Amino acid sequence: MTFDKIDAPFPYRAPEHTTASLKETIIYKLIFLIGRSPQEASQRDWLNATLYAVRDLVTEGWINTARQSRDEKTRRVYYLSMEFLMGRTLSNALIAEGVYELASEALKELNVDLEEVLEKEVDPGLGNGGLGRLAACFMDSIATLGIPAMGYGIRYEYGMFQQHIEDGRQVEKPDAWLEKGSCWEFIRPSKRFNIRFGGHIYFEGKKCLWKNDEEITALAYDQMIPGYDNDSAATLRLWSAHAGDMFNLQDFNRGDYFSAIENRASTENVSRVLYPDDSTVAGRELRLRQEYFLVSASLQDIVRRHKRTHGTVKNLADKVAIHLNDTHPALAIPELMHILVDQEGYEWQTAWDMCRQIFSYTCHTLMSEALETWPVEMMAKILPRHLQIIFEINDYFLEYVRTYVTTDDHFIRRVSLIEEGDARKVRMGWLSVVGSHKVNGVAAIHSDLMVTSTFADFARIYPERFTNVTNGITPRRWIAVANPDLSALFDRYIGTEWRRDLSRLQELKAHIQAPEFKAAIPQIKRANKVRLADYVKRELGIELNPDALFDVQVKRIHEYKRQILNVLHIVARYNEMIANPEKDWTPRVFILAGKAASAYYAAKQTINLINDVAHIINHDERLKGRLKVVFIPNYSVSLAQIIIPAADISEQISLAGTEASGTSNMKFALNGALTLGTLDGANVEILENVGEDNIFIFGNTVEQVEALRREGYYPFNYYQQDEQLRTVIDQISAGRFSPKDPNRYQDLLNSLRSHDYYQAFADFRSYVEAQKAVDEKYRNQDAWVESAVQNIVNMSFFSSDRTIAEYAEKIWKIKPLNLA
Ligand code: 26W
Repeated sequence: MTFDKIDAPFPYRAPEHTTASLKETIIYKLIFLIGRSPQEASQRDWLNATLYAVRDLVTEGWINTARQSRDEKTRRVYYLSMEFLMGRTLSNALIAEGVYELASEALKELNVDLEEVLEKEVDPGLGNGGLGRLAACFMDSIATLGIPAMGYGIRYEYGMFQQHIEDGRQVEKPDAWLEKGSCWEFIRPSKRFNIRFGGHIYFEGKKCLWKNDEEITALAYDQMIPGYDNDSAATLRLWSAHAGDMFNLQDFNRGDYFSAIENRASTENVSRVLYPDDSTVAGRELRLRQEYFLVSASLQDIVRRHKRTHGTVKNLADKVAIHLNDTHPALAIPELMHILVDQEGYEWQTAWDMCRQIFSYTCHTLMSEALETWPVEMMAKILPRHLQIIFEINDYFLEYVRTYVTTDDHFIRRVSLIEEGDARKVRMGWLSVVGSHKVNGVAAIHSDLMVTSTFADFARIYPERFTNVTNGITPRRWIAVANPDLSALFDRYIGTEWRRDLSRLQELKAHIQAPEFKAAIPQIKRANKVRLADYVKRELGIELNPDALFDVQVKRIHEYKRQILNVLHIVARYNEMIANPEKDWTPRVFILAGKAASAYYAAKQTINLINDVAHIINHDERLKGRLKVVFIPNYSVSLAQIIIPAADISEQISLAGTEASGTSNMKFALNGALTLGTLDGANVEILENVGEDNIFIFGNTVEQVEALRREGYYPFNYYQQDEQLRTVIDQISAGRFSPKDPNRYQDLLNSLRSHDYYQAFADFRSYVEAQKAVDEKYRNQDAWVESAVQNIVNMSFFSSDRTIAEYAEKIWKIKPLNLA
């Protein structure tokens, strides 16, 4: 009997566990997979044993989902991203499989504490920030909705660096996350593809041939992403670079075994380390190689799978959608042309039509320094055939523009895929727009700005191509995992379905006046604040008062996000408190966290300043503990899970027009924090959903920011005219917070006083006023809780399930599987 003949969905059903059986399974895994006895097991061993036991519960549904989508020959989407910030797996999987309590009891019988075990899991930092975390929320929604899809990324050996703070300064340490072992993934030794680099191209008749001079192997590692309570799971496939058998034969034949192997090490660099830059482009060769590595491995895999299922590539565009998470995987466009034209023998036009039906692209930023370009010379060296294809795409495209849009030379030069100049460059954003059928921004205001600024010329050429899909977050991780007490409250009032359908939160509206419900909200918040305060006490030795207002800004440190504005206000408040010590001040704790790109001087200065200010304030006894400032090192997904549920105020204070969307703003509001923000990114839509009484909006609008830029912005005037601001700047300048190194912040201050590109001074006054309104409201706890509740119950729109459903319908044209 062959396995094909078995028609049961799957012959080996995972057990329905009881506490006893789960306990037994964990012990079995411990002994036979980890090789430890229960007597000797460490917390990490218990973690791994539990992970293996829970992994079994997901595997069956995972295999069935893959088989169903193969058998039904459904159209699929492939999500290509250089970053996936998944967070820890165990807690999420326990909740998805509905066995959290069971596992907790089973371990308790073994004298093991589940909460402690969960903390042992490494949090793989395979992303920088928003873009990577969004990809992770999307995978979770894809799995939960049963969308036939797969994610593709890189299995970096070193993820985002670990941030240490020494003497107030950021110090980076490597993140060797794999050294602790990772037992959630499945290595796929048979899924390997050759990735070619370098060499030259030549023509045989019309056929272009690429003779590469370098080759490495991409090896697949699969991760299951469990859907919530649906016996289904999606796949995230991460590629790892291996030298494979490709060592230098000449060296080997000469008997120089060592050199032959030595070469392997440098080849494997391709998947060694994540680029720790967020919103700036380093333009380095290794990054270009990484991007091509992801793209080439994924496309070979996609085409091979498609051929196996359908026996032809003819219907590729009917059955395959490929999504580009920003421009980082944009080489997929010329790579697919290369496959279709050079390998499958298609005519250029046919191949190009297929490409444009297949690809779609999300733009995550408007910052010009984040728009990728690659020097033509570099691309010629590493990917000669792809460069040639891009030139050809450009010829066809510019011909189209000349024929149907305009012959204006300035316009043509602006939209050309090749930026002219001393060193010519390939514009990856332009390539992505030209090669896709849909291009979307990530929040309404961002998508509007996209078509009036960055892509204005393209919106004229292809007006129907541009659209908006506002970001979202998964309620599983950001409520069910991160805020168990709030989850339990929801369950009590509206049942458990909100986890898969966040619109159910509307049903809470019937209960929000119930005294018991009203009382529970601040109790839960306080418990979460205690949890965070314990963490801070343990890790940093700083005592926090859980009855103080927790004011939180956690995100990458970047000038446009204006952590500096936050600091300026903290110092202003400090001064006021010292001047009026007897006033009835609302106690405040300012919490900040985030990493600075290692080469980003201004961002690192900001971290230093936050810590210097924190040091002085936290040691000033005159404040009587009513003001505290903490910078929590090494911000990560798992830290976010502790910090966000404990916030009263969510700082979203970017200069209007610079933050594409933001996603932490959504997580905070859903956890009952009130947003203090500018009219930027998704803050605008949060305002629409929660109403203006339940949010603190301040600062200039996009139009006002632009007007200031146009008419001349003179930060020095604000400095002169605003006494409070001037005092703060002068104090920092005089070394009030860095007495041992009084000139430490001169560069930062000079830049603020003379340029202040992100207009922190212009918004200072209205920010300080808004902060006063925050104090005022917090004094009226009833009103505050009312607003917190309004935030929670009005967040349905921001579920990533809604976001993914929109992508599936509007962009990918994909229907969910009919899960059994
Ligand atoms: C190549 C260097 C580089 C690396 C990362 C350039 C740009 C990026 C990303 C686009 C930066 C990023 O993470 N953008 C964030 O994406 C989130 C998800 O859409 C948004 O919520 C944030 O507003 C946006 O900053």
